[in-house]
Amino acid sequence: MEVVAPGFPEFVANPRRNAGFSPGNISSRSCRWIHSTRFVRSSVVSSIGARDPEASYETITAEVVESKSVGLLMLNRPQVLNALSEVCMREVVAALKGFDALPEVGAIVISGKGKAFAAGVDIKELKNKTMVDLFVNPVLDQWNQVSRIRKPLIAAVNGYALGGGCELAMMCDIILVGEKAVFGQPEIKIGTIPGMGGTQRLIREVGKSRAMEMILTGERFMDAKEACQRGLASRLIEGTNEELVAEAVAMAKNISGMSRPAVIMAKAAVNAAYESHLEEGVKREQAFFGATFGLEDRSEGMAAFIEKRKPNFQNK
Ligand code: CO8
Repeated sequence: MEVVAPGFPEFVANPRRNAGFSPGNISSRSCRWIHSTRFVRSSVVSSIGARDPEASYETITAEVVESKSVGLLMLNRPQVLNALSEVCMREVVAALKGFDALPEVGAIVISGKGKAFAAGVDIKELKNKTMVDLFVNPVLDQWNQVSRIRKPLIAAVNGYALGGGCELAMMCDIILVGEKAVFGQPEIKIGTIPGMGGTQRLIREVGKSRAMEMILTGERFMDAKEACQRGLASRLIEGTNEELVAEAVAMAKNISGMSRPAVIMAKAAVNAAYESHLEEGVKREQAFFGATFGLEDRSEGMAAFIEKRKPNFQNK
């Protein structure tokens, strides 16, 4: 049976190697670094390495909350509507990889401080780039690394999610919206096109006609209600930004209580539908489904259901 799909989690493929994951006898901070280092060495080849997610950053804040079960990343350039600069990109990717490497963290929330999620890539930085710059510097592929994070990503979007901001939200697995959420791809109005997966993902989310309308006019933005109706977002949370983020964190905490390897396999199987044709996606799903039968958590989950008790998942 072929189970090792691209991105297949190392600790599922080789659970013994991870048997020593026990933060019990060392401080959580040093534990984080051990796992971050192991993660970078063993399974990720990239130019941005995992960083201690709680290190201090210039353009984001990152912390582990809910008894360390949830990674919370806030874009933090409210004065420019969280425009996504290159420093911001490096920090986002490094913090997400850090969360991905932390064994305690089961899911991650991304949101924005102030009145926007993100109003796009920083146009003041983009303005002076040349075609050669974009080919030589793998900046576009760096953003794409967000979509390679293995743990679930929940975007809590309120205010503008435009251009790269809309694309960043769509790289996440679940989008929750506040009442002021606005999605759009206005790049055409500044003489360019979406470059972080927008042309590919938006059509899958909202259909060809609406995606074309948004991308070709750069206008006709989508509000929170329409985003939910069309399936771009899964739920509208009424109230303040803090309430929206709290709901996203609660959802992340809930997911974090599930069997970690089963969650990662479920995410990879759903994403196979995005990345491949139906037949190939179904094959990948079957492989992951079969792989869950190698998990102790699968036996425990089914036994707990039959015995009418809460499952005690060990992430094995
Ligand atoms: N880049 C840089 N600065 C921005 C951006 C941005 N994308 N968006 C807003 N700002 C800044 C403004 O310049 C302004 O700064 P300042 O006070 O210094 O003048 C501040 O944020 C507040 O913005 P506004 O005064 O414009 O606020 P309004 O409420 O009047 O308008 C809008 C809000 C409608 C969101 C407006 O700011 C706007 O149209 N922003 C640009 C939206 C846009 O075009 N986004 C797409 C950018 S291109 C992109 O994302 C490409 C992605 C793929 C390429 C990947 C390459 C790595």
